[in-house]
Amino acid sequence: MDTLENIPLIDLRGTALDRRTLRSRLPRATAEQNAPLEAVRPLLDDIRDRGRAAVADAAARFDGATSGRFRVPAAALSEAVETLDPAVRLGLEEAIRRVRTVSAAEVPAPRTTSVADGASITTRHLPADRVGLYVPGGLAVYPSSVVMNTVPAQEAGVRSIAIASPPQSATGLPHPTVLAAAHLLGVDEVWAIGGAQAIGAFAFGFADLDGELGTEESLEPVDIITGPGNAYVATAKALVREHVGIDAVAGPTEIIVLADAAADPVFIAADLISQAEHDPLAAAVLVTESSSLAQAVDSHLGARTAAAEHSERIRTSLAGPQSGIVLVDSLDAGIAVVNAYAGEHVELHVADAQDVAGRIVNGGAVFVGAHTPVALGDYIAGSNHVLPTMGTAAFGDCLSVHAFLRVSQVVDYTRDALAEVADHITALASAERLPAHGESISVRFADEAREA
Ligand code: HSO
Ligand code: ZN
Repeated sequence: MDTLENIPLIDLRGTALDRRTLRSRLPRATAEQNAPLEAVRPLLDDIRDRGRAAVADAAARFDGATSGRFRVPAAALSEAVETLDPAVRLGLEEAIRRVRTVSAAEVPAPRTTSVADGASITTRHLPADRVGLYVPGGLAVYPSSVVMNTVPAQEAGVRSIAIASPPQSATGLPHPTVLAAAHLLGVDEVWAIGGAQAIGAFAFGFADLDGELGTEESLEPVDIITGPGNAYVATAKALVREHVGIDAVAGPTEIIVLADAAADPVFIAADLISQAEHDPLAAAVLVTESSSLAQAVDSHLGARTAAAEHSERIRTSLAGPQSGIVLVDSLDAGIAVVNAYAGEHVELHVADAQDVAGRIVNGGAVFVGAHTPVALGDYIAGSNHVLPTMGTAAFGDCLSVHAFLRVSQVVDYTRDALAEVADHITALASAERLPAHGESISVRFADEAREA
């Protein structure tokens, strides 16, 4: 077998799998996504300098929005819930419940550690005060992303949450399902702003139409911005990170499946296609020792793609250099490949999938066994679907309450506890040629020295 019909074949059998080989041979997007810096930087500068007027200009230019109003009225939010398909509402409510249960359990309790008599350190996790969540428009509609971004922020204890999403041309408002999700979550501050201008608005804020701050139509700057978006949004997030915290800069969706000969090729083809459906640049990868499984998956990919609603997008994604079926010699080699790839989503269709999951150390989210597909996690598993992409799972986090929490320590020593380490501090301070540091300690014991 030299090639497959619907997806590139990468034969790593008989190849030594050192890091460099893996990095060069694994399927990855070739061309770096061109960051539209030249367009985004002046736009952000303009929003910082001119506020609302600059956002309005960009909205007119990029979204054809000319009303000059951006705040979604409260009535539009409640109306969106009233007109929401009841089945979608039930799905959203169940998703919210499960993600909330997991998020609530993730919040660490403050921990006080005694290091000596009268000397304690308390480590606390403090929520950000105000956050902005971006929900993209584009090829699909993402009420599920409203849930995935909002719930962890709420459970972290964030006081103030704003959502921005692009206006639709017919209504001038974000998609009604996005509005309904926001309302079900209890978020009432929603902005009909899309793209890089939404990120700029979150970072710098703007006054209302009368130049007033602190009113309904004014936007307060946020401390943290999260949420995925297109190349403009991603570039804007990267540029504002001097001013605000951001979650990872997300790339197109990825799925990597590790499967053995006993795996079901229909499930695997369906799961690869489920993520290819997002984007022509999405990556779908299968790693297996079984060339018969590889062939079976390839033929199911062909048949299912032809019948799919978004067949063009899927075909492009599967045929791209970022996708492929990787043949390896053994399960161990397959695990090495999966870890080297560090994919956003890892599915395990192997015997003892639970044990193998323990050996997957790089993966945004790991889905164990034939009945835990990525689409489960995309919507309702309780895990988060905002995950590190493009190999950043080797160092990046999935979105969770931790994205909205800062670690801060409270230091508390009594006089005796300070006295016990005073000489150490003086010695270290003089070694660093910072004698005033040492004197700030000794001054506290000057009376004692005088008395003695
Ligand atoms: N798979 C996407 C999330 C998503 N899927 C939203 C459907 N809706 C990135 O993890
Ligand atoms: Zn998805």
